[in-house]
Amino acid sequence: MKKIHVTTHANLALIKYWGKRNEALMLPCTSSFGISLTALKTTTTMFACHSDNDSIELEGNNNPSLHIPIHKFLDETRALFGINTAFSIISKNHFPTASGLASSASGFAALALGVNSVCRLGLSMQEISVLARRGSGSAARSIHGGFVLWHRGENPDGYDSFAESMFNADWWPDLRVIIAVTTTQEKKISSRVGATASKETSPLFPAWLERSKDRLPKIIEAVRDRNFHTMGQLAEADWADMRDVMINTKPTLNYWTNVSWAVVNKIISLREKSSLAAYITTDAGPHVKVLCLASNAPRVAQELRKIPGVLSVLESCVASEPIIEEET
Ligand code: 2P0
Repeated sequence: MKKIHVTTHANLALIKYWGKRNEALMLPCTSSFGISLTALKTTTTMFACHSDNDSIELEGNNNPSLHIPIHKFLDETRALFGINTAFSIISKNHFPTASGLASSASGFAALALGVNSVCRLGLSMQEISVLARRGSGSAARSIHGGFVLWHRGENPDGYDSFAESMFNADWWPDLRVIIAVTTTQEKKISSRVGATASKETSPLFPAWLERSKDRLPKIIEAVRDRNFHTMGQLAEADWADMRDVMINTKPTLNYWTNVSWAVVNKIISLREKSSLAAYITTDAGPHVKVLCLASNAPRVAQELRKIPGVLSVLESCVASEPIIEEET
């Protein structure tokens, strides 16, 4: 029996994905752009097995509710490619799961890469990205390392909504993301439910779509030029817009805690008072991610560690491509 080990990383959006134009196919309203992070690693082992049912073990958090979307993804994948076997899967996130650190992105990216290898499907990276997207939208980006663009796409079938690598991890070795981990709890409202509610009820949603579209080519250019300030300002502006969309959702989406805001305020204050070059982004959870350069990383990490309620601080570089190993 061929066993495959896959290592993937969660991909932090600098231009966000929030809201779908097709819920069933997980087609996004916007294109998004992100970086895969070394600190947010998922390792997955899978093989085909002679059984009627899939076996799923999520090390560290085996909450049965997390198995439901995985079973759905495997069933859809079997139907799409005419696969007849069940799978045995053991996956471990080396960071808190389902609390807004994009665990679904790295998890489903690993499953898409793994199924392709186990079943020798011979899919292109574009096709693997489309498949990963069916598990969780942001997983479309996590099949790559480096700096990744996920195209919104136009076609109703979704085959043009895939992610591609724009720059590899070595493009910007000095770039760092410092993550303030503020909880180990799972979030109460999933991204899936929250994003749909935002699209349907937030009056700010249409304006954010337009601004996001405008920012996308600018941030890619900023990364191409390794222009840290422009990249940071664009990323922080897109986060602020997404945050306002969330807050203006009915009922309001509040993914943050007092600790999150303490981190945000600290970084803004350091930037204003001591010209610290650091920018903020968050996702659908209370953790705060700070973009900075390697020279400022120790100071940012030290400041974050001093804030009461910050549980841990993870220092991250841009991750390389996923690793797929076959055990013989
Ligand atoms: C992102 N997030 O671009 C954005 C920013 C959260 C905020 O992708 O419904 O777990 O499975 O497609 O991918 C989180 O959403 O949602 C997410 P589904 P997903 O990284």
